[in-house]
Amino acid sequence: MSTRSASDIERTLLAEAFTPLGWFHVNAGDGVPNPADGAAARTVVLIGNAGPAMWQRFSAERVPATQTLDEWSSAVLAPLAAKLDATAHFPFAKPPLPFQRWAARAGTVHTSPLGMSIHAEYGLWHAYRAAFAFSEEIALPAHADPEHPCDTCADRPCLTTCPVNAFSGTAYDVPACAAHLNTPQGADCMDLGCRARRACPVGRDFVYAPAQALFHMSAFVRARSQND
Ligand code: B12
Ligand code: SF4
Ligand code: SF4
Repeated sequence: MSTRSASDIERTLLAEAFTPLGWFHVNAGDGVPNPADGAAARTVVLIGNAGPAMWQRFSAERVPATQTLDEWSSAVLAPLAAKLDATAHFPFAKPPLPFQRWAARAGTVHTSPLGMSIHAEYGLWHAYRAAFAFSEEIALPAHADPEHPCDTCADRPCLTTCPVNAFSGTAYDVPACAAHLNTPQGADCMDLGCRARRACPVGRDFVYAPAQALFHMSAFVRARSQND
Protein backbone atom coordinates (compact mmCIF):
# COMPACT_ATOMS: atom_id res chain seq x y z
CA MET A 1 0.00 0.00 0.00
CA SER A 2 1.23 3.48 -0.87
CA THR A 3 2.11 5.88 1.90
CA ARG A 4 3.01 8.69 -0.48
CA SER A 5 1.91 12.27 -0.06
CA ALA A 6 1.17 14.60 -2.97
CA SER A 7 4.29 16.68 -2.30
CA ASP A 8 6.42 13.53 -2.12
CA ILE A 9 5.09 12.45 -5.55
CA GLU A 10 5.64 15.91 -7.04
CA ARG A 11 9.23 16.11 -5.73
CA THR A 12 10.04 12.66 -7.08
CA LEU A 13 8.67 13.48 -10.54
CA LEU A 14 10.48 16.82 -10.79
CA ALA A 15 13.76 15.19 -9.68
CA GLU A 16 13.32 12.71 -12.57
CA ALA A 17 12.82 15.55 -15.13
CA PHE A 18 9.06 15.02 -15.50
CA THR A 19 6.28 17.54 -14.80
CA PRO A 20 3.08 16.69 -12.91
CA LEU A 21 0.35 17.96 -15.26
CA GLY A 22 -2.77 17.27 -13.22
CA TRP A 23 -4.43 14.84 -10.83
CA PHE A 24 -7.88 13.66 -9.90
CA HIS A 25 -9.75 11.16 -7.78
CA VAL A 26 -11.19 8.42 -9.98
CA ASN A 27 -14.93 8.17 -10.72
CA ALA A 28 -16.64 5.16 -12.27
CA GLY A 29 -16.92 6.70 -15.76
CA ASP A 30 -13.30 7.86 -16.07
CA GLY A 31 -12.14 4.79 -17.97
CA VAL A 32 -9.06 4.25 -15.82
CA PRO A 33 -8.06 0.59 -16.31
CA ASN A 34 -8.28 -1.65 -13.29
CA PRO A 35 -5.08 -3.51 -12.48
CA ALA A 36 -5.01 -7.23 -13.28
CA ASP A 37 -4.49 -7.85 -9.58
CA GLY A 38 -4.72 -5.52 -6.62
CA ALA A 39 -7.18 -2.79 -5.72
CA ALA A 40 -8.88 -0.50 -8.26
CA ALA A 41 -7.35 2.89 -9.07
CA ARG A 42 -8.57 5.71 -6.84
CA THR A 43 -6.10 8.52 -7.63
CA VAL A 44 -4.53 9.41 -10.98
CA VAL A 45 -1.56 11.74 -11.51
CA LEU A 46 -0.81 12.81 -15.09
CA ILE A 47 2.90 12.88 -15.89
CA GLY A 48 4.41 14.75 -18.81
CA ASN A 49 6.90 17.21 -20.16
CA ALA A 50 6.84 21.00 -20.07
CA GLY A 51 10.07 22.93 -20.46
CA PRO A 52 13.36 21.40 -21.58
CA ALA A 53 14.14 18.98 -18.67
CA MET A 54 12.60 15.77 -20.05
CA TRP A 55 13.99 16.34 -23.54
CA GLN A 56 17.50 16.89 -22.15
CA ARG A 57 17.30 13.70 -20.09
CA PHE A 58 15.92 11.67 -23.00
CA SER A 59 18.66 12.98 -25.35
CA ALA A 60 21.37 12.04 -22.85
CA GLU A 61 19.99 8.60 -21.89
CA ARG A 62 18.46 7.36 -25.09
CA VAL A 63 20.10 3.98 -25.72
CA PRO A 64 20.49 2.95 -28.45
CA ALA A 65 20.09 6.10 -30.55
CA THR A 66 17.11 4.46 -32.28
CA GLN A 67 15.12 4.07 -29.03
CA THR A 68 11.80 5.87 -29.45
CA LEU A 69 10.42 8.32 -26.91
CA ASP A 70 7.61 5.85 -26.19
CA GLU A 71 10.10 3.02 -25.55
CA TRP A 72 12.23 5.22 -23.32
CA SER A 73 9.13 6.49 -21.47
CA SER A 74 8.06 2.90 -20.70
CA ALA A 75 11.57 1.94 -19.62
CA VAL A 76 11.86 4.90 -17.25
CA LEU A 77 8.31 5.49 -16.06
CA ALA A 78 7.10 1.93 -15.36
CA PRO A 79 9.80 1.42 -12.66
CA LEU A 80 9.26 4.95 -11.34
CA ALA A 81 5.54 4.18 -10.92
CA ALA A 82 6.41 0.93 -9.12
CA LYS A 83 8.73 2.86 -6.80
CA LEU A 84 5.76 5.08 -5.88
CA ASP A 85 3.45 2.04 -5.45
CA ALA A 86 1.49 3.05 -8.56
CA THR A 87 0.69 1.54 -11.97
CA ALA A 88 1.79 3.40 -15.12
CA HIS A 89 -0.63 3.79 -18.04
CA PHE A 90 0.68 5.22 -21.32
CA PRO A 91 -0.78 7.59 -23.96
CA PHE A 92 0.45 5.29 -26.75
CA ALA A 93 -1.59 2.30 -25.50
CA LYS A 94 -3.81 0.73 -28.14
CA PRO A 95 -6.73 1.36 -28.20
CA PRO A 96 -5.90 4.85 -26.87
CA LEU A 97 -6.62 5.71 -23.27
CA PRO A 98 -8.54 9.02 -22.92
CA PHE A 99 -5.64 11.18 -21.75
CA GLN A 100 -7.19 14.44 -22.92
CA ARG A 101 -10.43 13.63 -21.10
CA TRP A 102 -8.40 12.84 -17.99
CA ALA A 103 -6.54 16.15 -18.42
CA ALA A 104 -9.87 17.98 -18.56
CA ARG A 105 -11.01 16.03 -15.46
CA ALA A 106 -7.90 17.20 -13.66
CA GLY A 107 -8.97 20.79 -14.19
CA THR A 108 -5.54 22.07 -15.25
CA VAL A 109 -6.18 22.57 -18.97
CA HIS A 110 -8.84 23.42 -21.53
CA THR A 111 -9.37 22.14 -25.07
CA SER A 112 -7.98 24.53 -27.70
CA PRO A 113 -9.41 24.95 -31.22
CA LEU A 114 -6.50 22.74 -32.37
CA GLY A 115 -7.83 19.85 -30.29
CA MET A 116 -4.73 19.86 -28.11
CA SER A 117 -5.08 20.80 -24.46
CA ILE A 118 -3.97 24.31 -23.57
CA HIS A 119 -2.41 25.06 -20.17
CA ALA A 120 -2.44 28.59 -18.73
CA GLU A 121 1.35 28.53 -18.14
CA TYR A 122 2.71 25.98 -20.64
CA GLY A 123 0.27 26.80 -23.46
CA LEU A 124 0.21 24.06 -26.12
CA TRP A 125 3.80 23.08 -25.26
CA HIS A 126 3.25 20.14 -22.98
CA ALA A 127 2.47 16.48 -23.59
CA TYR A 128 1.55 13.49 -21.50
CA ARG A 129 4.04 10.65 -21.00
CA ALA A 130 2.07 8.53 -18.53
CA ALA A 131 -0.71 8.44 -15.98
CA PHE A 132 0.20 6.99 -12.59
CA ALA A 133 -2.76 5.22 -10.99
CA PHE A 134 -2.71 4.80 -7.20
CA SER A 135 -5.01 2.44 -5.34
CA GLU A 136 -5.26 4.94 -2.48
CA GLU A 137 -7.22 8.18 -2.34
CA ILE A 138 -4.28 10.52 -1.88
CA ALA A 139 -4.98 13.99 -0.45
CA LEU A 140 -4.25 16.29 -3.39
CA PRO A 141 -3.82 20.05 -3.49
CA ALA A 142 -6.70 21.84 -5.24
CA HIS A 143 -6.09 23.13 -8.75
CA ALA A 144 -6.18 26.84 -9.46
CA ASP A 145 -9.10 26.29 -11.90
CA PRO A 146 -7.58 28.57 -14.56
CA GLU A 147 -9.63 30.54 -17.04
CA HIS A 148 -9.72 29.28 -20.62
CA PRO A 149 -6.90 31.22 -22.39
CA CYS A 150 -8.70 30.96 -25.76
CA ASP A 151 -11.71 32.91 -24.39
CA THR A 152 -9.68 36.12 -24.39
CA CYS A 153 -7.71 35.43 -27.57
CA ALA A 154 -9.59 37.63 -30.04
CA ASP A 155 -7.47 36.92 -33.15
CA ARG A 156 -7.13 33.13 -32.76
CA PRO A 157 -3.95 33.05 -34.89
CA CYS A 158 -3.75 29.27 -34.49
CA LEU A 159 -6.68 28.96 -36.91
CA THR A 160 -5.27 31.18 -39.66
CA THR A 161 -1.57 30.27 -39.90
CA CYS A 162 -1.62 26.69 -41.16
CA PRO A 163 -0.57 26.82 -44.84
CA VAL A 164 -3.12 24.12 -45.76
CA ASN A 165 -5.89 25.18 -43.34
CA ALA A 166 -5.75 21.84 -41.58
CA PHE A 167 -7.59 23.14 -38.49
CA SER A 168 -11.23 24.14 -38.81
CA GLY A 169 -11.70 24.75 -35.09
CA THR A 170 -13.61 21.51 -34.67
CA ALA A 171 -11.59 19.08 -36.80
CA TYR A 172 -7.99 18.41 -37.83
CA ASP A 173 -7.34 17.41 -41.47
CA VAL A 174 -4.52 14.94 -40.82
CA PRO A 175 -3.99 13.87 -44.49
CA ALA A 176 -3.68 17.52 -45.65
CA CYS A 177 -1.16 18.26 -42.90
CA ALA A 178 0.89 15.11 -43.60
CA ALA A 179 0.91 15.77 -47.36
CA HIS A 180 2.21 19.30 -46.79
CA LEU A 181 4.96 18.08 -44.47
CA ASN A 182 6.23 15.84 -47.27
CA THR A 183 6.80 18.83 -49.59
CA PRO A 184 9.71 21.33 -49.55
CA GLN A 185 7.24 24.00 -48.35
CA GLY A 186 6.65 21.88 -45.26
CA ALA A 187 10.23 22.39 -44.06
CA ASP A 188 9.23 25.26 -41.75
CA CYS A 189 6.75 23.05 -39.83
CA MET A 190 9.16 20.10 -39.89
CA ASP A 191 12.17 22.02 -38.60
CA LEU A 192 10.50 24.32 -36.05
CA GLY A 193 7.22 22.54 -35.26
CA CYS A 194 3.59 23.02 -36.32
CA ARG A 195 3.19 26.64 -37.46
CA ALA A 196 -0.35 26.85 -36.07
CA ARG A 197 0.86 25.70 -32.67
CA ARG A 198 3.74 28.20 -32.79
CA ALA A 199 1.32 31.04 -33.55
CA CYS A 200 -0.29 30.72 -30.12
CA PRO A 201 0.71 33.56 -27.77
CA VAL A 202 0.31 31.46 -24.60
CA GLY A 203 3.31 29.67 -23.03
CA ARG A 204 5.90 31.21 -25.35
CA ASP A 205 8.70 30.34 -22.90
CA PHE A 206 7.86 26.66 -23.30
CA VAL A 207 8.01 26.39 -27.12
CA TYR A 208 10.01 23.28 -28.00
CA ALA A 209 13.61 23.93 -29.14
CA PRO A 210 14.21 23.09 -32.84
CA ALA A 211 15.84 19.70 -32.13
CA GLN A 212 12.82 18.55 -30.10
CA ALA A 213 10.37 20.00 -32.64
CA LEU A 214 12.09 18.17 -35.52
CA PHE A 215 12.12 14.94 -33.50
CA HIS A 216 8.35 15.04 -32.88
CA MET A 217 7.44 16.13 -36.40
CA SER A 218 9.63 13.38 -37.92
CA ALA A 219 7.98 10.80 -35.66
CA PHE A 220 4.55 12.07 -36.78
CA VAL A 221 5.47 11.84 -40.49
CA ARG A 222 6.96 8.34 -40.00
CA ALA A 223 3.84 7.14 -38.18
CA ARG A 224 1.63 8.55 -40.96
CA SER A 225 3.61 6.91 -43.76
CA GLN A 226 3.26 3.54 -41.99
CA ASN A 227 -0.54 4.01 -41.90
CA ASP A 228 -0.92 5.10 -45.55
C1 B12 B 1 -4.41 9.41 -32.37
C2 B12 B 1 -3.55 10.58 -31.95
C3 B12 B 1 -3.02 11.39 -32.95
C4 B12 B 1 -3.28 11.12 -34.43
C5 B12 B 1 -4.66 11.60 -34.89
C6 B12 B 1 -5.20 12.84 -34.25
C7 B12 B 1 -6.54 13.30 -34.82
N1 B12 B 1 -7.14 12.67 -35.78
O1 B12 B 1 -7.00 14.25 -34.33
C8 B12 B 1 -2.08 11.84 -35.10
C9 B12 B 1 -1.00 10.78 -35.31
C10 B12 B 1 -2.35 12.55 -36.41
C11 B12 B 1 -1.63 12.78 -33.98
C12 B12 B 1 -0.81 13.85 -34.22
C13 B12 B 1 -0.32 14.68 -33.24
N2 B12 B 1 -0.53 14.57 -31.92
CO1 B12 B 1 -1.65 13.21 -31.14
N3 B12 B 1 -2.51 11.83 -30.20
C14 B12 B 1 -3.27 10.83 -30.59
C15 B12 B 1 -3.68 9.99 -29.36
C16 B12 B 1 -2.76 8.75 -29.33
C17 B12 B 1 -5.11 9.54 -29.28
C18 B12 B 1 -6.13 10.68 -29.53
C19 B12 B 1 -7.53 10.11 -29.56
O2 B12 B 1 -7.86 9.34 -30.43
N4 B12 B 1 -8.34 10.49 -28.57
C20 B12 B 1 -9.71 10.04 -28.45
C21 B12 B 1 -9.99 9.57 -27.03
C22 B12 B 1 -9.24 8.28 -26.68
O3 B12 B 1 -9.48 10.58 -26.16
P1 B12 B 1 -10.40 11.50 -25.23
O4 B12 B 1 -9.43 12.09 -24.25
O5 B12 B 1 -11.56 10.78 -24.70
O6 B12 B 1 -10.99 12.62 -26.26
C23 B12 B 1 -10.42 13.86 -26.45
C24 B12 B 1 -10.24 14.28 -27.88
O7 B12 B 1 -11.35 13.93 -28.64
C25 B12 B 1 -10.05 15.78 -27.71
N5 B12 B 1 -10.70 16.72 -28.62
C26 B12 B 1 -11.68 17.49 -28.26
N6 B12 B 1 -11.98 18.36 -29.22
C27 B12 B 1 -11.14 18.14 -30.22
C28 B12 B 1 -11.04 18.83 -31.41
C29 B12 B 1 -10.06 18.43 -32.32
C30 B12 B 1 -9.87 19.21 -33.57
C31 B12 B 1 -9.25 17.31 -32.00
C32 B12 B 1 -8.22 16.83 -32.97
C33 B12 B 1 -9.39 16.65 -30.76
C34 B12 B 1 -10.34 17.09 -29.86
O8 B12 B 1 -10.66 16.08 -26.44
C35 B12 B 1 -11.31 14.94 -25.96
C36 B12 B 1 -11.39 15.03 -24.45
O9 B12 B 1 -11.94 16.22 -24.06
C37 B12 B 1 -3.36 10.99 -28.19
C38 B12 B 1 -2.91 10.31 -26.89
C39 B12 B 1 -4.09 9.87 -26.07
N7 B12 B 1 -4.05 8.65 -25.61
O10 B12 B 1 -5.02 10.65 -25.86
C40 B12 B 1 -2.28 11.88 -28.80
C41 B12 B 1 -2.22 13.35 -28.41
C42 B12 B 1 -3.61 13.94 -28.50
N8 B12 B 1 -1.40 13.94 -29.45
C43 B12 B 1 -0.64 14.88 -29.05
C44 B12 B 1 0.24 15.63 -29.87
C45 B12 B 1 1.17 16.60 -29.17
C46 B12 B 1 0.24 15.47 -31.24
C47 B12 B 1 1.16 16.20 -32.24
C48 B12 B 1 1.20 17.71 -32.05
C49 B12 B 1 2.55 15.57 -32.14
C50 B12 B 1 3.69 16.40 -32.72
N9 B12 B 1 3.90 16.43 -33.97
O11 B12 B 1 4.38 17.02 -31.95
C51 B12 B 1 0.56 15.81 -33.60
C52 B12 B 1 -0.28 16.91 -34.26
C53 B12 B 1 0.25 17.16 -35.63
C54 B12 B 1 0.83 18.50 -35.79
N10 B12 B 1 0.25 19.28 -36.67
O12 B12 B 1 1.77 18.85 -35.12
C55 B12 B 1 -0.75 15.08 -27.55
C56 B12 B 1 -1.52 16.35 -27.20
C57 B12 B 1 -0.94 17.02 -25.96
C58 B12 B 1 -1.80 18.18 -25.55
N11 B12 B 1 -1.18 19.27 -25.18
O13 B12 B 1 -3.00 18.07 -25.56
C59 B12 B 1 -1.45 13.75 -27.09
C60 B12 B 1 -2.38 13.86 -25.89
C61 B12 B 1 -0.31 12.73 -26.83
C62 B12 B 1 0.57 13.02 -25.63
N12 B12 B 1 1.59 12.17 -25.46
O14 B12 B 1 0.41 13.94 -24.89
N13 B12 B 1 -2.14 12.41 -32.78
S1 SF4 C 1 -3.91 31.03 -30.53
FE1 SF4 C 1 -5.52 31.77 -29.15
S2 SF4 C 1 -7.32 30.48 -29.65
FE2 SF4 C 1 -5.51 29.47 -30.51
S3 SF4 C 1 -4.86 28.01 -28.93
FE3 SF4 C 1 -3.69 29.89 -28.58
S4 SF4 C 1 -4.91 31.07 -27.09
FE4 SF4 C 1 -6.25 29.49 -27.95
S1 SF4 D 1 2.21 20.99 -39.01
FE1 SF4 D 1 2.04 22.67 -40.53
S2 SF4 D 1 0.70 21.78 -42.11
FE2 SF4 D 1 0.43 20.53 -40.29
S3 SF4 D 1 -1.29 21.41 -39.15
FE3 SF4 D 1 0.56 22.39 -38.34
S4 SF4 D 1 0.78 24.26 -39.57
FE4 SF4 D 1 -0.61 22.91 -40.68
